[in-house]
Amino acid sequence: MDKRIAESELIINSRGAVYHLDVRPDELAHTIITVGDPDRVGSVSKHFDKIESKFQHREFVTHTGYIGNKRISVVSTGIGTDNIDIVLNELDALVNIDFETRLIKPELTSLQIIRLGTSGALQESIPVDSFVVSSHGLGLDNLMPYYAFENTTAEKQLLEAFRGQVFLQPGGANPCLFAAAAHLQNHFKDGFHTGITVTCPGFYAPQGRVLRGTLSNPNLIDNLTGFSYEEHRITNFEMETSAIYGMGRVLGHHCLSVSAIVANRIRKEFSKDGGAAVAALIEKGLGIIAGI
Ligand code: R1P
Ligand code: URA
Repeated sequence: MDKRIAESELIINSRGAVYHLDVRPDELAHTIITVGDPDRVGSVSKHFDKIESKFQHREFVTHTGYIGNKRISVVSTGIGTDNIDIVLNELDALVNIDFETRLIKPELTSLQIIRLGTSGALQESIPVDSFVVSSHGLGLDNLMPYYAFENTTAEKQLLEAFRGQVFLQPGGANPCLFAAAAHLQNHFKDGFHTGITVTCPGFYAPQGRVLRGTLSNPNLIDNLTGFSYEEHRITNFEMETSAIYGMGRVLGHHCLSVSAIVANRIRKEFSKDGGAAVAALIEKGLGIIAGI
């Protein structure tokens, strides 16, 4: 059987770079920070001691550089799990597929991928401007059912409890759940809340927000806030984490998602300076990541 990956499946541009990211294999570090907002890439790389390269194609901005001896790439994903499908597959291809032969390399590389994002809290006790590390990503979008993956027994039990407690309208989401990379999570303890992060396929109705559209499931937020299983609680909502954790599982990468809380949906508050909260998360996060 021909194991060569065809030109239509892995698209490499005239620069020898992968299609959407426009990054070549030698231009990517093995520790990667993902951010949603393309403008946030510079807010991270301005802390680098040296910047090696900068690329931009569509919403995907990539800066690679160093903090001390630690080589780090920061990549913007834009919003949503559909973009995570693109970014995680292309990051993986950059390290695990030989761009000359188009064959999967015999020795695979596991990347460390850490999301520094923003999020809305689902517990009254998690204030705006605080930080949450996602013990699990629980997807209410529909990316991961397209992939074959394995869940651990603990993940299956937690997902089962979720299905039992949280009503999802028929024909809606087919929830999936993945744990964070434990060895990365261990570095993010002091000064972080920890809990399950729910990943939604939208910002408004999929996160229970009403402007002019009417919700099909008005109890979603109450249901999520009230969920509990053993020591696990749902802490927050956002739009990428479950796909990062899920694609990390499928492709063999170590992933962690950390968020600055810019909204508290229970208290109905929004940060007075979300930019400052994100800047503080970047500084704290980089201090930890540089030492991992
Ligand atoms: C929505 O405003 C966006 O903010 C959050 C959500 O996940 C979504 O991408 O993360 P980022 O600030 O990292 O983009
Ligand atoms: N990002 C989200 O997806 N939701 C929020 O409430 C805040 C940031």
